Amino acid sequence: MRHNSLSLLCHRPASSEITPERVYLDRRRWIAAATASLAFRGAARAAEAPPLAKLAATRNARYSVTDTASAYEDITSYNNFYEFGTGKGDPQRNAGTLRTQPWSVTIGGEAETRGTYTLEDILKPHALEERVYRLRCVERWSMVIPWIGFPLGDLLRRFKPTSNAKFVAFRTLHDPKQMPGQRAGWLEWPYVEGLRIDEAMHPLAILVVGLYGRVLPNQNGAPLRLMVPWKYGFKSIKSIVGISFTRSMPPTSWNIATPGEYGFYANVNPAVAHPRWSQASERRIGASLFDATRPTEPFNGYAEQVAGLYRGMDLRRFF
Ligand SMILES: Nc1nc2c(c(=O)[nH]1)N[C@H]1C(S)=C(S)[C@@H](COP(=O)(O)O)O[C@H]1N2
Ligand SMILES: [Mo]
Repeated sequence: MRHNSLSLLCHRPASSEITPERVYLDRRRWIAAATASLAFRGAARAAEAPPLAKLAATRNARYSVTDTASAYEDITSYNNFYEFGTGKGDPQRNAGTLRTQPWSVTIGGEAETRGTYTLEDILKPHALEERVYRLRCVERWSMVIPWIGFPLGDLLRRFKPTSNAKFVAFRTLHDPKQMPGQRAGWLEWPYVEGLRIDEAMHPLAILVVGLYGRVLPNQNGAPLRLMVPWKYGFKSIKSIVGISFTRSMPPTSWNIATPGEYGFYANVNPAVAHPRWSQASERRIGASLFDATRPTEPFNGYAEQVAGLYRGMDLRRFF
């Protein structure tokens, strides 16, 4: 299905949800989307910020939630990407210095095939899908995002991981010239993340190259980022240049920074509080005052699909 940034916003609310607030909200979202597409056209005229290219992708309904998608404006202006600053508006303001072409990704470690590949070679065999996923940040906000990407496992299998490959490690670009936040010591650079191999092979784990029918904006992790919807947002590492199969659990940026607050697993869990705040509820960005605050669901609502990965594990200990 080919679509533009507007078509996705024409969602159908359940009839029980059709209230004056909801109608108002839909109009507000439509206006936001129209403004965003005007901004694309405006940007086309101002040559310094060319409009993001359209990306065709077929919606995968089996792996999409029916929650109302967040507005394009919110998804692209309220971000965490410390390489461009710690404020929510900093990535949109500052990520223009990131050069996403040419881009290459090095794949290494415990696999039969290894090497450095252009992004084009990485993407070539994969059909792009659109999947609407919830994203829950550890900071108690959430969004619903129509990503474009493909299953991470499909990529990993191409490199024939050996039986020693128990984990997968990911690494973000490290270049303080392009990423001014890397001149500050907020985190150890480069940003690194990891998954257990069975988590990485789960069909819900995807690599993302676009959103809302367009290529990925820099502030959302262009040109290639991970999206693991049942885990807190920080696991979904952006602007990936390295993927490595490892025997032991790889280090992860937030665990290095604050081990008492952020574990390796980071599964969304309303029953396990962050040491400084409850994780029992969240604020849906852009929702009306009446339904902005909602209970957080175990595994961010994906328990049916992923709880089996953790059978027998004490999720309070392995947080
Ligand atoms: N390299 C890198 N990846 C990152 C981050 C970061 O600071 N640097 N922030 C993480 C956090 S905390 C969240 S919530 C998500 C936000 O993704 P979004 O801005 O596309 O919504 O990206 C994650 N990936
Ligand atoms: Mo986050």
